[in-house]
Amino acid sequence: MKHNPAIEKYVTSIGTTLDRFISLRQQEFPYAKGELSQLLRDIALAAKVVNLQITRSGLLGVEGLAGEQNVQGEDQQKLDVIADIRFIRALTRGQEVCAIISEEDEGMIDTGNHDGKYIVAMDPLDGSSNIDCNIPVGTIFAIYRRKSPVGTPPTIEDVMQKGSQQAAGGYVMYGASCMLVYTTGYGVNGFTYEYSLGEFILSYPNIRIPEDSNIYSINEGYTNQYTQGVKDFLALCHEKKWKGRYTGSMVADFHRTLLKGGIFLYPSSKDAPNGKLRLLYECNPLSYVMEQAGGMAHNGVQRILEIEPRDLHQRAPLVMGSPRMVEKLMQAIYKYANTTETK
Ligand code: AHM
Ligand code: MG
Repeated sequence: MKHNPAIEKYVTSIGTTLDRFISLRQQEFPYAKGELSQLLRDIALAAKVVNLQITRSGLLGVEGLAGEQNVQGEDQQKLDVIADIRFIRALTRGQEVCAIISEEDEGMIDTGNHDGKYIVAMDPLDGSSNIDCNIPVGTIFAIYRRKSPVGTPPTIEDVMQKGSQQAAGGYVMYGASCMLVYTTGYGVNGFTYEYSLGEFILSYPNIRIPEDSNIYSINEGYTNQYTQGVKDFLALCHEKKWKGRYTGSMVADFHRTLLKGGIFLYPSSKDAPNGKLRLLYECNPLSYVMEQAGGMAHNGVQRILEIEPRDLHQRAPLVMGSPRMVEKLMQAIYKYANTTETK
């Protein structure tokens, strides 16, 4: 797409509202009918509601466990359930989405909007075990165009698409400020929620990750479980006295990595050969944002965005960040390729 210079001025200006940004960008797509734009607005609306609940969580009594486990066998927090409901409701009412995949729900959700062209895969509240401690948490979302004909019920093939086929991907971070960061394949833009206006406002236009950095982000408590390549890379981090930063809330770690550069890893380990993070709604959208910002995202063997999904909730080892740092990790991993030490 060739950007229209008259529009470019506004879509790169700090202070442009998300709504205006979306409308201006849409004008540049001659055949766009506005459904994807409306879908992004629906996500922004649900994010505002969830943000309100999170900022008041200590007062509303919505902290802590819900008493149930999700499909992965993990304890659900009350806010996991609330965020799931809010996003599903906004996306269903919006009419553009025919199916939703959520970390909190076992199967594909048919929204009943069979005229909707889009699929959303989401983790409604990632890092939610951190809420009680007031550490940032986030919503991660991937948007795909359906493959089955419009007007028919969605199928499993609609949701089992490679990350490279995303129409849009992004996240909302509920932190010191609430931010929405997303890409539609033409760069990455970040919007800060302005409470008194009730609007997301462009605050980080065209985000580019630094090529190199000195920050690494990994759960070092599992070091003995990692492959020799990852252990060697960690030894390099220590030798170089690079800074270790890990919140246990991926959206927060990802956002810092995007802005300041660095490397974020959740690699395979002896106990979890496929890592922990889910391909469809955690790895894929963040990898899309990372690549669009000039970074790399890999599972150690191939680009995350090229992985062919087999299961709705499948996991993938993940390494992403500044290209020079990811390359150093790859060199450490490849040294042991084809040897039993990689196991
Ligand atoms: P969740 O989807 O159940 O919240 O799990 C994902 C989170 C990520 O935000 C974070 O990077 C990771 O789990 C932390 O896991 P660990 O405690 O094993 O380091
Ligand atoms: Mg998650």
